[in-house]
Amino acid sequence: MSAPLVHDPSGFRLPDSQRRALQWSMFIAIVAMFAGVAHGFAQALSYAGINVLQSFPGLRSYYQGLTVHGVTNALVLTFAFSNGFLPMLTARALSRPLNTFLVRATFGAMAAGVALAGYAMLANKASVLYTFYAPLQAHWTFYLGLVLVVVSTWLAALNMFLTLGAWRKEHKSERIPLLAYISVISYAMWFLASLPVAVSILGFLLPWSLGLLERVDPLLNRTLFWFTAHAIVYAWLLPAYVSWYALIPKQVGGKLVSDALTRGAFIMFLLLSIPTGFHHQYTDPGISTTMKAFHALLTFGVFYPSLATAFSVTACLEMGGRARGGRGLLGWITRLPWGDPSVSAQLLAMLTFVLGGITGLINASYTMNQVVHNTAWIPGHFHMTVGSAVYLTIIGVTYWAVPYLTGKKLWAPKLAVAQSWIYAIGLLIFARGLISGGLQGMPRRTFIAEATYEAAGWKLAGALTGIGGTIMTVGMLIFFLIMAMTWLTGKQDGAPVDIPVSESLTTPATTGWERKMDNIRLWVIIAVALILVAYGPFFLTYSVNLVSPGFKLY
Ligand code: HAS
Ligand code: CU
Repeated sequence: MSAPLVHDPSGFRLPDSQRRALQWSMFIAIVAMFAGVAHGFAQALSYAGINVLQSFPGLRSYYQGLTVHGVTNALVLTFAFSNGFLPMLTARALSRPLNTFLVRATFGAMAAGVALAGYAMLANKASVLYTFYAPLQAHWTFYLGLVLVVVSTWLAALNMFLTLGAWRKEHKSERIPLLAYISVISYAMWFLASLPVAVSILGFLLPWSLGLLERVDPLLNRTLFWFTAHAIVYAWLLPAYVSWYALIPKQVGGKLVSDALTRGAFIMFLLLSIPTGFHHQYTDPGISTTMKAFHALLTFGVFYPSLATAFSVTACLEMGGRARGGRGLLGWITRLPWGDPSVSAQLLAMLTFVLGGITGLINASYTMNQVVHNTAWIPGHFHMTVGSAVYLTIIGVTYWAVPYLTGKKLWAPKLAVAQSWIYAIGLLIFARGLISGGLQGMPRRTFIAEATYEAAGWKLAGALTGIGGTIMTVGMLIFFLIMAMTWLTGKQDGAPVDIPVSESLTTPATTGWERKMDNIRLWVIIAVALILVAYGPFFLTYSVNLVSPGFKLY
């Protein structure tokens, strides 16, 4: 790590009880990551024709492993991390403590949720994949566990809203500090987005799994799922963007480029992340083509704030690189602090995310989607988004946040730099395999190692997937080693004592239209209106068909 970071200038220090609870939240995230990585390795090898499932004690099917992989990585790791990260940043930005009861309750709900869903998955009572599409039916503990995971995010959001509300009472005429603003907007968006899946689970799937409801409507639940689950990908991404916008500039010696642009990008995510879910359902019957086209259009809309982010973040990196002596058109890139593991992991996150963004645009294109839908291309896409931008940013943040929360120095920082490179290189090989296999019709969610059919071209694609996945696994094992050693043997000195909060080139305007950006309630109302336009026609004209009993196939 670079030199220890300075104290919060206001003298604020997060209370120890809250630090401890946030530390446990990070701990759950890393344990989830471990379970996810182990099963990811088996999935990758399956594409290469190698079956290692029997080496996992207690694992009964490919789909059991794939469910564990998806749920732990996508639903537990991401939210366990954000539940700690975003409130911690809000507290720091506002220089005031959080509500200790809510910090603990957030952790408690997450831990109970993970225990319940974990039991269901490990007992092979919930091999329904992370999308849990009906009519595949899981044990009630799986659904209840997921509800508790969502409740934990609501508690974290409530904690941030209350902390911000209390701050605003005392600072009526001031602009909300940027870091608090973007952290709160991220979870405000997620709170809105999470309501449809809550309706799906509490209204249908949970009573159905308990036998209180005999049949469910698969299309209705699928639609409620994607209503939430397109936006969920931005709930995973936005904490990474918070780090790229507001923390990384400080870490590379640059400044955040524009306060207003940053707030504007987050407002666009609040407005456009949710009314786009039909782009996962282009091939579903029962949804009008007009509405699918409308969601396609808005998907191109939500692409825009990510483009703006790409330019803005690159500009701040360039500023940092030049301040460190970088010359010429690209000389600043090599001058960035690549030797700081927190920075290198996040720079690699950004670089790999460029490919994730491009593949996303292809998915979103209505007709091209027909070529890639349900093929290995899709996991190719999402490993270059959630598996890179989000994963590597979580890793990068962890490299300063675990020392910050525990007071212990990061173990083997040079190895940590190598770790992120190994993972990123593995990821690119792995995703290249999936993407090319997908273009040749290789299906996703299929146990290729035991498939009785194959097509020319799948061999190379599968081999690359297996090789890349193995390299990623090695990278992650090094990460777990570094974390375990930091926690267990880390020395109590040299750890950063403050969060790396960046300065902005432009200070927030105190007069004029920009002040309206801080009216979060107004933006939430506009977001709800857009959601009604995008989803209203479907729900108003849809007649519910409770037709399907539950199936337990694996
Ligand atoms: Fe996606 C499917 C469209 C982004 C995750 N996506 C998925 C699935 C997942 C997922 C998990 O329209 C599969 C779901 C399933 O199981 O079925 N996605 C998009 C689009 C974007 C996008 C248009 N996806 C994400 C993100 C995810 C994610 C982010 C997780 C975090 N996706 C789709 C569609 C489908 C889909 C369809 C359905 C496909 C189907 O048929 O099933 C965009 O929003 C992406 C915008 C991104 C960019 C890149 C910006 C780059 C930045 C980095 C800049 C830094 C630099 C570094 C340049 C525009 C910000 C400089 C550094 C130096 C060192 C110089
Ligand atoms: Cu999506």
